[in-house]
Amino acid sequence: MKTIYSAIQPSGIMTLGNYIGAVNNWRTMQSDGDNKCIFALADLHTITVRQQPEQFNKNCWSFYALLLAVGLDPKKSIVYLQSHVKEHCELAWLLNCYTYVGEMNRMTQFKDKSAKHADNINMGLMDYPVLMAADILLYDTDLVPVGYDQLQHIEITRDIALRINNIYGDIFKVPDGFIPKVGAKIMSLQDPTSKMSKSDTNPNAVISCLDTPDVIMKKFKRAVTDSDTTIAYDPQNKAGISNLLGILAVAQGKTIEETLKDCEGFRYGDLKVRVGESVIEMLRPFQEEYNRLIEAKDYLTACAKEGAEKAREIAENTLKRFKEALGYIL
Ligand code: ATP
Ligand code: LTN
Repeated sequence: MKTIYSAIQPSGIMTLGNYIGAVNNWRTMQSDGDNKCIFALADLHTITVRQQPEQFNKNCWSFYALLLAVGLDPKKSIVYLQSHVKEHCELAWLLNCYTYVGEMNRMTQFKDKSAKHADNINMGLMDYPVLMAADILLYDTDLVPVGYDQLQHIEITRDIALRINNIYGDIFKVPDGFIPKVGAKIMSLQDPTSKMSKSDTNPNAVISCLDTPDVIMKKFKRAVTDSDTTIAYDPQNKAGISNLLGILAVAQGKTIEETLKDCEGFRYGDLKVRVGESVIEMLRPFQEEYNRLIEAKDYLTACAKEGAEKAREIAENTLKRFKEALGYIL
């Protein structure tokens, strides 16, 4: 049995990138009976960037409902909020003492976010990867499904775990990252050389999983492509078209090769409409379920509580193991 762990921040909107690159794969992994799956809302990570409390609270509810709407089943998987399990903060502190400032300084996301939020380069932003390492290591995780942008954080998690194991013996399971074959990096519709990101300020660049069909179609029709006319999968030279083909492949549940065959004879305009239609169809049941769940606050609360209890049980044990090895009186 493999333990799968991943998390998403309840910030901004859930994008098509998050859906394809992350949460939809989580659902697939959940359906493999050999996996023990644990998924979190990384709400402690979110305040590394200043949040407005009312909006943040709304986002937490919304993202929790989104996770269930995707098909994460609280009976099969543990689906919880990071802030409900205090062990995350405690382990993060302990791991901090085994992590070097130089390592954190080199993290790409830290550099990017520091540039973006130059007026608020707080310690949490710098410490973000250590809290993420705590998330992962608390659950004896084997695999961490994430998009490309998070691989560096998985690497540092492995480094920290190995460092501690070298000193104290076998304390932590050393996890591996898991990148989906297609869709690990969905690109912006307006600048296909950069990733589709929750925090993009241009709404046309990003599909929200909750966009209406009209809006989705409009955004795809406006997607930036190139001045050529051939439909080919070549992310280096034809970033825009390749991005659309990647999205279409996932939305139809096909390979890139099969998708290219389907699109024979298409002009760019035809491809955009086909992608739009497929994404609308892919998201329809999910949006319906979301609309139902977001009204069911009692149900969401009960699921989150149950999830936190199950998570805490595992987290407590791991933390105890480490504290014992460190010499703490328990
Ligand atoms: P931000 O705008 O703050 O960078 P984000 O859009 O990257 O946020 P996260 O909450 O950081 O969203 O990411 C959640 C998960 O979604 C991660 O596993 C991440 O790798 C994945 N992910 C995010 N954007 C994409 C994308 N464009 N393509 C594929 N996967 C993505
Ligand atoms: N930093 C991640 C979210 C995250 C995460 C985790 C992902 C927080 N803790 C543990 C995997 C495992 C992001 O996607 N931005």
